[in-house]
Amino acid sequence: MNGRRWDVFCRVVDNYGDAGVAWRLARQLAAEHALDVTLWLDRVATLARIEPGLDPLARVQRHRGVTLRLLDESAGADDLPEVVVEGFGCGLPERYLEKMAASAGPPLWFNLEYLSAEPWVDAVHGLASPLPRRSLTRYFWFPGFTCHTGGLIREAGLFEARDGYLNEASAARPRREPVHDAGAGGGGSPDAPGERRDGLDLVLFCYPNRALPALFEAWSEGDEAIRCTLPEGVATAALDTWLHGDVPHAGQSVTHGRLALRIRPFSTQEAFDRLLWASDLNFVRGEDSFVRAQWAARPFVWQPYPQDEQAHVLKLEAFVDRYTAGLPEPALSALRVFWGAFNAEDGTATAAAWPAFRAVFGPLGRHGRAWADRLAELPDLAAGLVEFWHSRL
Ligand code: TRH
Repeated sequence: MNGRRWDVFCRVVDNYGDAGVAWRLARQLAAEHALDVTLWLDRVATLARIEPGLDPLARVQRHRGVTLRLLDESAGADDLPEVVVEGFGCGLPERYLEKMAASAGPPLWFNLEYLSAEPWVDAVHGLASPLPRRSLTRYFWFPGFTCHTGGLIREAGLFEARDGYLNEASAARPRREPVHDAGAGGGGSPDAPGERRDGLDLVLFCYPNRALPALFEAWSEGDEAIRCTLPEGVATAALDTWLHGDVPHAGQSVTHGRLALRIRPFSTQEAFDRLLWASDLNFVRGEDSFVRAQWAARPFVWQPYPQDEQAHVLKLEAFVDRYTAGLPEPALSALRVFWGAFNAEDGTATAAAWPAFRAVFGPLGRHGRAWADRLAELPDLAAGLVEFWHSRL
């Protein structure tokens, strides 16, 4: 066994969150804990969309300090690692499991779960689950928002990088990402460097949402300029409805009234982070962009990944309860109403809830900063995993 080798496993269910979380974690474990990390991933092409330096067809490659290997059923370990992180219960290949079961000292095995603010997470985080037919045990690692959970992914120096970037940006140019951050294929800011503008910069990274056409309409008819950046492929049905089929391509913009919509090609996670940092309001979704919006410490709106039996509604309510603790009125009601309307099935109340929500960006910004600072007092997720491993050596 290689003393510092960790294997992280991930299968893409859909979208980018599974690969995105695994990639951030793998990179952080390698960079900050000097570990020899292999990420086993079944769809490298998905990750290559947000990490353009990757070869989507290679079975094995090394990139940014991590070995990336294609995960398929033939995957097996020549040499077992010290620690296995199974992402989101994705299952380990049979050959790999057999080898682990046959080993006198099998790797420490974590199952990294999905993020939830629900209170039950505190009670189950870290529990051991012995496998029924094999003498193996895995430990459930639940990301979360309290000291009884596995924490959140947060790399060292993140807040310093954020604040340094914003200070530099406000001294030198409007709060927009630089053109070279926009990813392959252009789509950078149409603004001249140094120009200062009024109005709002928004990022819209959400799932299909019925609230959008009416919200676009309200923004276009409002009394302030709104520049809304959408990653390519997001909200296309809503754009199609609102623009009567004339949907802009990646790198293009379209302006209606006070609203300018800009379609942005996908970029690296770092460039995406900078986009969130520099925005006045971030609509985010799923798991990873949701966490990054909290680290951006700006007003934001979260759309959880839609799940069967409305499980996402419980997740949404649990997070809103935690996040809004201590938030004074009228910001509290404005946030609850707007988030609720945006996440409602028909979305009809969203546009009407916008003015009250817009009016509380000041207090929401201060609250977001305090929330991020408080969360950052907890150990980050990678450090927690490493510490648990050390405690068992
Ligand atoms: O893509 P998502 O909808 O992923 C979802 C969720 O993780 C959900 O919980 C899971 O069940 C489902 O996938 C299968 O949203 P999320 O989690 O925000 O992930 C997006 C990733 O893409 C995140 O790592 C940020 C990254 N990204 C970039 O790096 N560059 C970009 O330009 C954009 C738009 C995103």
